[in-house]
Amino acid sequence: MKRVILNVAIIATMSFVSCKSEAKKETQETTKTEVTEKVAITNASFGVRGNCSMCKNTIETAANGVAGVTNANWDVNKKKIDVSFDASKTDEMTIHKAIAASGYDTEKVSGSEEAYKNLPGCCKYDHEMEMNQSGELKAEDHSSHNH
Ligand SMILES: [Cu+2]
Repeated sequence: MKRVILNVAIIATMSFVSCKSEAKKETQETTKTEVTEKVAITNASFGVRGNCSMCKNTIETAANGVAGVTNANWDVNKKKIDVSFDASKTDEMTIHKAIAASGYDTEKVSGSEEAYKNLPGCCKYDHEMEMNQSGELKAEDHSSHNH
């Protein structure tokens, strides 16, 4: 009985030690990444009109197609995109223009009419749509178009 308890204690100690060292390693790596991002990466958010997950794909592909963009995430409910980019390679206006070229209105640049005409029917968003919404109108949004 005593031996069993001892074994459990040894196993517990070993796993504690290995967890501890792994945790330490992760912390160091995370810190390194954060420092790199602080130096080089700029984050921006702005309104972009669109309807659905296909719009999301088109908008994000357009933003990611700009050299220097490291991350793009468009929120279908908020009608808003979060982008991260290397400010030494590009700027926010270039991303606005790239998204507009794909057919989508941004806060600063109207979407290309030619590209808009070629969008699938479900993606032909309302040009009067409010951008930068709170994101709490999901149910209403769905009733306004057919999937
Ligand atoms: Cu769409």
